[in-house]
Amino acid sequence: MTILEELKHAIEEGHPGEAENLVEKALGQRIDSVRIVEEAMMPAMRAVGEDYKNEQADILRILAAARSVRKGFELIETHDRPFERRNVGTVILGTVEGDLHDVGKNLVAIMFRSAGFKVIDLGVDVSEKQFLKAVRRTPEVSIVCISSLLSTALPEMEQVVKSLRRNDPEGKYKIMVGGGAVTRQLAKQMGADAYTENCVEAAEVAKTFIV
Ligand code: B12
Repeated sequence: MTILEELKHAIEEGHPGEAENLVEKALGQRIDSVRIVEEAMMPAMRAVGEDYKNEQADILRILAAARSVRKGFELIETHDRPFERRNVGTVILGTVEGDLHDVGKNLVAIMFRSAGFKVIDLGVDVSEKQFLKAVRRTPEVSIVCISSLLSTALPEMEQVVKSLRRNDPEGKYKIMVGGGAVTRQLAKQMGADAYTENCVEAAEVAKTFIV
C-alpha cells in the first residue's frame, strides 16, 4: 500500500492518531498537500459518506473519520503557512447559518492556501451579519466562499449571497458557493459568480478571478 492509500484507509476506519502520523510522513516525503487532499482525504470522506448513505456506517464512524481529516489538515495548515506569503488574494470562507458541516469547507481552505490565497475562515453556522461584518472589515477581500451541506440551509445561503451583493455595488469581490446541497443551477439562481463540485476546482476557478 502507498502512504496515501494507508492514509485513506486510516481516515475511513476513523483513526485520527494514525491519520496524523501518516500525513506527517507524507509531508516529510515531500508529497504535495494538494495530492494528500485529492488522493486520500477527499476519496476517504466520499467513501464514508457513501457507506453512511447505504447504512454501512454509523454516526460514530463518520465523526471519527471527520476527526481524522481534521487532525491531518491541522498539520497541513502549519506546513503550508509559507504559501500565504505569496498572497495571491484574500478569501473569506464559512459554512452558512444552521449548518455545522465543516469537512468540505476545511478542504476548500487547504486548497486555497496551497494556491497562495490568504484565507479568513469564519467557521460553521455563520450568519448573514457575520459574513457582512467580515467583508467590511477586510477591504482587500477578493472572494467570499459559502458552503452548505443541508438543503434546509439553502434559503439562508441565498439570503447571504443577495446581501453580499447589495453590500458591493462596485463588484470588488466574487461570490462562490458549494457543498453537497448546492448545484450549478441553484448557484446561478442565487446569483453567485461560481459553483464548483470540489475543492480542487474551486481553487482553480478562484485563480481565474484574480487579474
Ligand atoms: C460527516 C457528516 C455529518 C457530520 C459532520 C461532521 C463535520 N465536522 O462536518 C455530522 C454527524 C455532525 C452530521 C450531522 C448532520 N447531518 Co450530515 N452528513 C455527513 C456526511 C456523511 C458527509 C459530509 C462530508 O463531510 N463530506 C465530505 C466532504 C469532503 O464533502 P463536501 O462537504 O461536499 O465538500 C466538498 C465539495 O462539496 C466542495 N465544497 C464544500 N464546500 C464548498 C464551498 C465552496 C464555496 C465551494 C466552491 C466548494 C465547496 O469541496 C469539498 C471537497 O471537494 C453527509 C453525507 C454525504 N454523502 O455527503 C451527511 C449529510 C450532509 N448530513 C445530512 C444531515 C441531514 C445531517 C443532520 C441534520 C443529521 C442527520 N439526520 O444526519 C445533522 C445536521 C447538523 C447541522 N446542523 O449541520 C444530510 C443532508 C441532506 C440534505 N441534502 O439536506 C447528508 C447529505 C446525509 C444524508 N444523505 O441524509 N453530518
